[in-house]
Amino acid sequence: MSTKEVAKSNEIIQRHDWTLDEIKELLERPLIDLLWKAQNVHRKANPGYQVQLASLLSVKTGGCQEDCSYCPQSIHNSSDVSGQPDLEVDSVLRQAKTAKDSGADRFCMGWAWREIRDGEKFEEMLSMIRGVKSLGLEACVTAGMVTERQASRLAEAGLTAYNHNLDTSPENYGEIITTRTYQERLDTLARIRRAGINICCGGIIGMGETISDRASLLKVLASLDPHPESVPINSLVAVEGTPLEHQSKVEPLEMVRMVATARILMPKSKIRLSAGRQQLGKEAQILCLQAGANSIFYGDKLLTTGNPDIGSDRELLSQAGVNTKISR
Ligand code: SAM
Ligand code: DTB
Ligand code: SF4
Repeated sequence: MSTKEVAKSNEIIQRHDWTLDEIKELLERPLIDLLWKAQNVHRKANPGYQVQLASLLSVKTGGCQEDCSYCPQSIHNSSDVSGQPDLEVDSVLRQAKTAKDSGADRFCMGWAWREIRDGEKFEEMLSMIRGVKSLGLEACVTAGMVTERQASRLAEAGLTAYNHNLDTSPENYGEIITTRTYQERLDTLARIRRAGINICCGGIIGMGETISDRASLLKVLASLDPHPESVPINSLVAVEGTPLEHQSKVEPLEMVRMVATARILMPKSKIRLSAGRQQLGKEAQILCLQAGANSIFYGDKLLTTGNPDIGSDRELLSQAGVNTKISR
């Protein structure tokens, strides 16, 4: 091959025009072929198999007005976990420091809000972002919808990324949430993007959706230009007291397929293996890391539900042979 040809073969093409049929074909491809394609993209776009460790903390837990049918924090669900006091700035920063000392690169903070409201709580959020950044960590917030002005204040505070998921396909969305629209979510994402903050946006599988729904969600994500810098792929944690409590478990290889396809569609994004890892098993998680996942939530709690403990994750990452801040 000439130097020009080698350069071309290493070029990473980022497309925003994937069709539904192309995405479905990938999701349904014989697993061995899907994995081969995903690994090629992954290795080229992310040489060194660097995996980002993101720790998660719920600052405001439960009592949320939205009716997301998967969520234990909604007042519409009998699982509502409200009653815990909101965390204060000092306590959040202490926990961020502990996460950093355990090897985390990124600290994500969650508020069970429909939207951010101006006032004392928002000012506290800004102080938390500044504090997390001054520890040398990336800061991510998830707190519902934002206005243009709030997005620029978050940017001024140094926020690295804002997490706002689309959760499912536009077609299936009405089955899952009725209190806000898909378009409202896209509008929030556009405001975040305009403020210069990275977008963290993904979804959940295992909520009764079809393969076409999964393809359609991935199509919306991949059509965002630029692609979201991070894409969390969650599998439903079926929490008692939510309308989805009896959903059957996601077959682990379905998660592998979703991760692999997301990697192919969005070569440079951080594909984050998110909720549901406790049900996945070690081998399926390693397949996900091989197929394209290059971030995990790290620490024994997500927002309200469990996550593998740090010790077992360290073992998993070392067995997989990927690189993290811990191994550097
Ligand atoms: N209230 C904010 C919002 O909805 O944007 C932020 C917090 S919300 C809990 C963040 C995301 O967590 C949701 O969009 C959803 O994708 C995910 N999530 C919540 N409960 C889940 C569950 N039981 N299983 C899997 N993912 C879940
Ligand atoms: C995301 O996509 N998954 C994380 C994070 N973004 C905020 C949250 C998962 C929550 C799982 C259910 C719980 O622990 O409450
Ligand atoms: Fe509220 Fe977010 Fe839970 Fe929906 S997912 S009920 S918006 S906390």
